[in-house]
Amino acid sequence: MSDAPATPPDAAEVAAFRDKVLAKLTYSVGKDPEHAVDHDWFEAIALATRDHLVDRWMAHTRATYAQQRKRVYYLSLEFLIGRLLLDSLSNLGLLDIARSALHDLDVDLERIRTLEADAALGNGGLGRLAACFMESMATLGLAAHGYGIRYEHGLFRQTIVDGRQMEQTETWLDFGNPWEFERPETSYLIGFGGSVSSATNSDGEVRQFWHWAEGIRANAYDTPIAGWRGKAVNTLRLWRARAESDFHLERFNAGDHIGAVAEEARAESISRVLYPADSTEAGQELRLRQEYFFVSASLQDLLRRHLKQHGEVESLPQYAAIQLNDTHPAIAVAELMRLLVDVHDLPWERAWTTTVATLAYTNHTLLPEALETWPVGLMERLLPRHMQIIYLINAYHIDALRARDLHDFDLLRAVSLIEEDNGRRVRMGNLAFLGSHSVNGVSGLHTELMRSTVFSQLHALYPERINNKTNGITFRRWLYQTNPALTALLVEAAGPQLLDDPQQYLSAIEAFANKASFRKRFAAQRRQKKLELAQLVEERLAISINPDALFDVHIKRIHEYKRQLLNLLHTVALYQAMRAEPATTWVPRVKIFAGKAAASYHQAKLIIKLANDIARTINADPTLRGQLKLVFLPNYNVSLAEAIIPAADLSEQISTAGLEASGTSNMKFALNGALTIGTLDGANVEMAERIGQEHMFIFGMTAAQVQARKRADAFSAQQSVADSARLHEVLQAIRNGVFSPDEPSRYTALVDNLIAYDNFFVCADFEAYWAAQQRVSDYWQTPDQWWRSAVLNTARAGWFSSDRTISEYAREIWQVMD
Ligand code: 26V
Repeated sequence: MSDAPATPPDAAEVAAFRDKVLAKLTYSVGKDPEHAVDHDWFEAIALATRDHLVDRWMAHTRATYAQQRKRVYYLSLEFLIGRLLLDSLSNLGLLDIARSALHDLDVDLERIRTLEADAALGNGGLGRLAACFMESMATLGLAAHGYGIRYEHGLFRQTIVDGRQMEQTETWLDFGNPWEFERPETSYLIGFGGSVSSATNSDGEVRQFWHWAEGIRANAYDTPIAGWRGKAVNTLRLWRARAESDFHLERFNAGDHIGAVAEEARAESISRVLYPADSTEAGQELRLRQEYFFVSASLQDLLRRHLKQHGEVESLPQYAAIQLNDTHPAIAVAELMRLLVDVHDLPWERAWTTTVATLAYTNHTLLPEALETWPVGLMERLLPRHMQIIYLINAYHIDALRARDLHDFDLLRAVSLIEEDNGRRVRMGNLAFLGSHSVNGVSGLHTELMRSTVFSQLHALYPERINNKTNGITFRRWLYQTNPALTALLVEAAGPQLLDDPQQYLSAIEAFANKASFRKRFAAQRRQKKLELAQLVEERLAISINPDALFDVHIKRIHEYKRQLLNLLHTVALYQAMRAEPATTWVPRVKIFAGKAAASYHQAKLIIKLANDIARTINADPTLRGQLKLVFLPNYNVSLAEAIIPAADLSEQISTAGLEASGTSNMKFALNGALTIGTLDGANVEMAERIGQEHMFIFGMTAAQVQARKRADAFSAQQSVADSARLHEVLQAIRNGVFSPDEPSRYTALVDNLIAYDNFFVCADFEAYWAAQQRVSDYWQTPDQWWRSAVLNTARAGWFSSDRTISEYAREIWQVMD
């Protein structure tokens, strides 16, 4: 962020900000400027910025009440926010003012801003999407609340020791969190366990009473989220679990100090740590406790707000839209029914109509291992009343089907809320589907696959329910903040209105793609970012990389379906080709990887080790003359993504077709002018439609071909290996320990498995990928064409703004926009 503002900021505003920072430093942080360390300054600046947020926050909240506006509630177990200082300053229009003010105080904002800990309250795409959505909802001026958990520990910190991933506890709250407001007065009791009794009242109606055995407190913490130009400031409300104090005190007074403390620890464990797997480890009790805890607190909170304003519950769908981010909050269907029927006395039918009209569900994955189901026994023990409600929903549902003369056993079995095959389990996907008026996928292809695979039978029964909302990203963070110099160049070309409506004005950049002078400046800006990244790589890994090489980037969670392994096979093939022809001049490449593997995901961790083994071998090989390097940057997070994406030339989006629901980093790269090498999967399909296939490198099997091959069960890679001498040689080298001389058999099983099964079509797609990478190298050698395509990627990325996505949700699902 080194470019100078076009007009210097107003001197009075600069002085006011400076005084505010000094006052915060003195009276809130309690430090003398003479003795303040960098972190004290960070805190003082954040608190000063927060004051500006609060004024607009209150104004927006007051207006929402006064105008009786419908509110949107976004329920998500993950919000992957990253840092907030730049976001807030930039959206409030305070960035230049703050920079000047701090300059006067001899404090460097660039250095200070890196002291903020990333709020890593999410695993990957789903959590980051929730954060982009919060920003876009504020930008569009919606009255929206995010609800989630205030995890004490976010996603684990990754270190690489001897090429292997090690996990360390993440501690973002160690130095406090200047953005949040604790709300001790906003607290709800959440019950667990116990039993249900029924009683008949004087009107002869049977009522159910849940006598829970354990009560846990949910305490609210609010973080204001500012939209662009501070138009609206919304609330992200995160719940922290605390032991119920009376309960705890009773035991303490009775002399059971140890028991009381253990009770407290058990209660607080609910908000202790984010579940760090994004597909496995489902089905654990603590996870279900987390889900119910935050759903119950959020629903009680929003019902209280609704009742205070409207006096009765049945008008809820008129004034509230609740979006469920995946099935993680799907227990909301049963909890809302419980609150309406048991607590607010609504008859079942009317409660059901109200529930369905209020809730909507977004699906984010079709991977079978990530679809949540809970053992009936666990549900009965932890949430007995909810289990009854689920049975009742299921019974009404099946009755309704029979009434429509649908008796087919396979159909009834497929659409049931209870899976009977491997121990009885509750299917949260089906529960969310039935309890919602809208069920959406996150890209065109993914939505089609929802209709034709996992939800095919439910779709046939409710053909209007499934709809598509292709994901998007917030340009404020992923362009303006991460790439201010590129932003300045775009604004210079298309005018300042670009900042307010990039969706419309980015396309004006198209005309500049044919201008050599513009392409030159675009490329020069990229080179600057590559230099900065090269410096970061040097600092963190002591590896020197050539800023003029092609930066080929693959950053995301490590998963077999995302096929980092395919990229590694290509790296080895390139290495072998270079060694075979040492005199040839090759296109210099740097392969850049980053990503975390779930701690229990053995295969993913082995892929990390392989990447590091290959890196060690090729980075030290003098015959390559630096033409090929591989770097694995540890601890991938939002801040690292912000440093890498603007420096990328090539974006790797190479998942097995049909398995990546959308992808969102694909959009961030394109917006910043990187070219994509990718399969026709997720949102890549729509990117190819809008950007043009000729400005991307599309390769490989389609989702339909993958499905056909799976049906034909021709899984083995033997034919692929027999057909490709190149692939054969790569696999043999890895298998025989060329990259693992210290343990030659380290990858034997990995390679043997790949050849025997090739579950993710890595071998099947290898030759097509190699050919696409050849096209990349050829294209790179005609820089005029490359940079023309790069500019067009930026110019045509406008549709992938999360403002577009959110306006579709707002109009078509939530009914909060015209
Ligand atoms: C599942 C589970 C299972 C239990 C343990 C914890 C846990 C955490 C997350 C998940 C679901 C992960 C689904 C997900 O992240 N999907 C991604 O969503 C992105 C936003 O829509 C999309 O771009 C990615 O393609 C998709 O993989």
